Amino acid sequence: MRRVITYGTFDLLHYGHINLLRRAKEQGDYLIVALSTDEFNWNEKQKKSYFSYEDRKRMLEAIRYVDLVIPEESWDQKVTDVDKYHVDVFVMGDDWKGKFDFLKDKCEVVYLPRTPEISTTKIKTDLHT
Ligand code: C2G
Repeated sequence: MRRVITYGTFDLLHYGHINLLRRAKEQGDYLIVALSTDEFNWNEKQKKSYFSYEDRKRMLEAIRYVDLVIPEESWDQKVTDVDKYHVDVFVMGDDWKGKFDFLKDKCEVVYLPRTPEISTTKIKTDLHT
């Protein structure tokens, strides 16, 4: 069984996230999503997610491509996650291209093209108009 992992906040879930998760799952048979906790979002990304970790987790678990959701609590957990979950493929959108190449000696590293035109920031901006 080829195991895939990806990381993110997935707040205000939209079709760009779904496109990423679908293609990530296509890389293997089992997809783990490491979901940024509220604390990690605030302390490390200076972003406050609209939905709580629990609600974002519940939404991700309802997606057919997702097999397991685990918390992302630190930037450094990727190396241990790859070992702990026997990951074969690490996947991220290409806005992160190159940033996680240090994982290449442990697993395949795949950067997928982002879905253009959609982002949580755009949704928030458009809803204010
Ligand atoms: N994404 C995408 N297309 C979009 C928007 C997002 O393909 N239009 C992808 C991102 O590239 C990322 C995933 O969807 O791979 C989740 O996006 P975010 O929730 O914005 O993730 P981010 O805040 O970049 O957190 O340790 C890694 C971080 O946790 C990634």
